[in-house]
Amino acid sequence: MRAKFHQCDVKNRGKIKRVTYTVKNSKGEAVEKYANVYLPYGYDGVKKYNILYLMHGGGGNPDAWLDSCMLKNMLDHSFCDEGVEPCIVVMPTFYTDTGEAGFDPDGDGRRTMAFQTELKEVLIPAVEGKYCTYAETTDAAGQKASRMHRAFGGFSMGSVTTWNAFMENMDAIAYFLPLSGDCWAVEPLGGKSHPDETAEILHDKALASGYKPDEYFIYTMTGTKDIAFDQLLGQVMAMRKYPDTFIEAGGFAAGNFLWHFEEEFIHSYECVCQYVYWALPWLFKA
Ligand code: FER
Repeated sequence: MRAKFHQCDVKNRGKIKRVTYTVKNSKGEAVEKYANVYLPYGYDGVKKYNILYLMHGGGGNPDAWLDSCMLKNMLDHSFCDEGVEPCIVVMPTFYTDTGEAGFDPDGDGRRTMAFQTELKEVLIPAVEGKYCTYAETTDAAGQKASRMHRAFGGFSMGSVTTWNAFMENMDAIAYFLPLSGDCWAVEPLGGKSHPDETAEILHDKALASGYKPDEYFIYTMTGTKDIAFDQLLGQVMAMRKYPDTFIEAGGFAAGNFLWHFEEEFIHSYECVCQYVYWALPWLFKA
């Protein structure tokens, strides 16, 4: 594993752009939303890039990753100074109605699931229709053909969103980074209250997807002082009972399931920024 990231000056900087798109709110009214898009240094609109979607935690918005930790500096440093293959990084939100933001477990559980439709039908087409990724087309067929070049990760409720993406959007995504949050397929915090049922659902979803274990990858992380630690620990231990779908072999070359629990790390963007730093070299490599 790479050493810890510390903020530092960088030679070259990527740019943050904003993509807007329209969705329906809960009343059926059209509302405009935005996502922040990090374009790596050297992006020229010709070369194709891998793409990582990163979701904020409960109560957050598309700016949360950028103003709560050194994510941009970390990306610039990784791509420009450390030779990690650059990718586009998209920071959207699962909130749609104004006034929704504010942590609300049951509501956010539903919103992170409803977001799965928005992701494939609206967000991916809006972002990848504009910026140069491996998607030749942004429809379902184009997303499927380019899924090995697409990752989804998130912090806390963004991690819940990521497990939902694993269950609902495997056809568009091959790499998953659920950070400091468990899968709520059974109920909120179900990784702790129902670890075996949660793992069984993920196992069944993986099998039902039709993809082989060398076609989907999970790297999940949290800290031993994180409020989500018990939930994720319970879930990961239960997932280990399914080595047919979740193969631990020390990396993505031979396996598809990596987890890391960092001593003393807490439930914060600074900690999950560190996890993204550790995950970047593993993405898009299989
Ligand atoms: C967890 C998963 C998600 C958890 C908390 C969350 C307490 C979300 C919290 C937030 O977004 O505020 O396992 O453990």
